[in-house]
Parts: sequence; C-alpha cells; structure tokens
Amino acid sequence: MKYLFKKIGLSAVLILSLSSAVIAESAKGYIANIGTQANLQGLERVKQILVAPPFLPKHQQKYSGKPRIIEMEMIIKEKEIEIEPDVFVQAMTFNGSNPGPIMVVHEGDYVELTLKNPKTNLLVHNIDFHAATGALGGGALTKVAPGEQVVLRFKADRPGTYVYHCAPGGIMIPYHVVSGMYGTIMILPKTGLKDHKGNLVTYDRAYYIGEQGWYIPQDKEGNYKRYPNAAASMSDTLKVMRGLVPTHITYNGKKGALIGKGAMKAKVGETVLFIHSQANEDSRIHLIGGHGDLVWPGGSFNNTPTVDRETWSVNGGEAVAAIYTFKQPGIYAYVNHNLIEAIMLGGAAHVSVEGEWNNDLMEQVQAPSKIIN
Ligand SMILES: [Cu+2]
Repeated sequence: MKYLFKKIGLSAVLILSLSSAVIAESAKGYIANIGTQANLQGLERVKQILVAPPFLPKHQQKYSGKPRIIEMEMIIKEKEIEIEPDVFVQAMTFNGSNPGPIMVVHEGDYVELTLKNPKTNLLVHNIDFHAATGALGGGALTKVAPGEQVVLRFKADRPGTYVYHCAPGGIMIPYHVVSGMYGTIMILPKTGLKDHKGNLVTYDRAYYIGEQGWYIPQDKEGNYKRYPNAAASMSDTLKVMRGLVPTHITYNGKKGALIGKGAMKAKVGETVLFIHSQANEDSRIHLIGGHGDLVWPGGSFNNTPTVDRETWSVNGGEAVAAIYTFKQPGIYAYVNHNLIEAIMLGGAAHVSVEGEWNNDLMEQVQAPSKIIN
C-alpha cells in the first residue's frame, strides 16, 4: 500500500482500498461453501496459446472426445494506448490488447486460467466470465493485487460466444471495463456449428472484433487530456462516463485498426465467422454489401441461427457470432449501423475480399454521366 501511496496519491489509494473492501465483503457470500475439489484425474491437459485479436488461437471446429482441461495464461497490462493520432488513454488490458484475446474451447471442456497481475501495475483486477457459473463468474475468486497471480478453473458447459471482463468491485467495475479490460471466449458445440436446418456449418476463416467505447476527458480548449496512469485519469473519466456518450469508439483498440493494412481478408467463396463483442454499450452490426447468412441470437450456439440478416444486435455485455460466405470481391465495410458511431466516433472495420466479380449479382449499367433529357 505504501508503494501505491507514493505512486498515485492518497485519493486514489482510498478508492482502491474501498473497492477492495467492497469485493472482499461481497466475496464472502459467494465463496463460503466451496466443496470437495473436483476430481478431474485422467483428463487430458492441453495448453492454448492465446493470440491478439482479430485472430483466434489454433482450434478444431468440432471435438466430440472426452472433455479436456484447456490451460491458458493471461497477463494484465495497464498501459497507455494511442487510440487515434494524439488521443491517448490509460488503458487496462488482458494480455496487452483491446479487446483481450479470444479463447476457443469445446462444450464440456474445463478452462483453467492463470491470471497474472505484474507488480508493475497499480491496480487490483480480476475476471468475470459470463460463460461460467457461480462466484460472480469467477470474479469473487480471482481478485489479484499487483505482484499476485491466481488460477481459476470452470466448466465450459454452454456453447456460444461469451464476454469476460474485469469486475473488481464498485465504481471500479465500469471504470475498468470502459478502460478496455474485456475479451471473449468461444465455446464450440462438440458436433460443430449447425445452420437453421441442423446441417453442419464450417468456416474457412474466423475473426474476432471487439468494440470499445472510450470516455476521454477534454481540457477547456477541447483538447483530449493525457494522464500518467489509470488512477490519475479516473476522476475526470468518471465525469465523462456519467454522460453515457463515448467520445470515441474503436474496433480492436485503435481507430482504423482493421482498415487498410489491418483489414480482415477473405476470398470469394470463403465462409467467414465473425465474432463481435461489446462489454458495455449496445451495438448493431452491418456488413455493407454483404449479409449475415447465419447469426446466433444472444451469442448462444444452442439457439437456432437466424438467416439472411441485414443488421444484427450485440447487447452491451455479450458477444455474437455471425457467418457469411463472400460472393463478390472488393472492400466491405463492417460497421456499427448507428452511423454516427461508425463514421464520427470510429466504430468501423474493413473486409478485403479477393476474387472474380459476378456481373449477374451487380453491374454498373451506365457510368455516372450527364442527364440526357
Ligand atoms: Cu481490472
């Protein structure tokens, strides 16, 4: 605590202590009756190396063998991110990226996460998995101060795409989430994804897009302010958060991160799985020039997918998977179809598709020219 006091001052330490007290108090009720340790002897252990979005770790699209224990590790990193030129945030991240990495397991597997909070960080963090059952999604069992690590195991018994996020207690919950501290886990059904008629669906590529609303304070001249650490930016940021309108929206941590060189890639004829998450605000996704061939409502693979969607909802606090088979080459904009949020605040990405143009689907019959009559 002495260390914290020196680095970030008294008021921030008070806030940190208060939030620790809140979670300690709340944890009591959630973890009081821990039973006998689960007996998972004989189950195969597999390490999953997590990768930065928009990519997914190596995985099988279906796996109907015995449940496995999937071991993974995430390191919490408090770090400054330039979300657009000359606009900086003191972000909190799982593994250094916004969003954090997507984990991929199969229904019935056990997720065993080692979560590390290095001593170079200032704040207490934890992880709440929306896919998990009990103890605040694991939040009550994973609170780690700087210099600590914790191991949590939970059973992935609901196939679908689910958000995970930091939730260390009180005001720190929204503050950490809008500072970027969330990600997604995808739990694939044992027998693979199914379309609305029950037929197996496979994908050629998959991308993970994490939408993030940022609330960045401005000075009197309207310039976005920059702070030395996440504790120093807290008081001003909370005031902007009270207005409920983000100043910026990013797809994968930086305006334009998935545009140009970073654009998602595909070829005509390929089927692409898009997993979109939002941990705080609602979103509505539209692929301009394309469609959602299949969209799993609410992100659950137990739901029958809806078909031929023009726009689909992603509620704050969920991840939703959609599949599309590309039929035309070119650049597709993948946007939040609140177009103010897409164009003015930054909620947009591109998919760059190679292949042969199909004139039957679309043709410019006459180029723009003077009106004749
Ligand atoms: Cu946190």
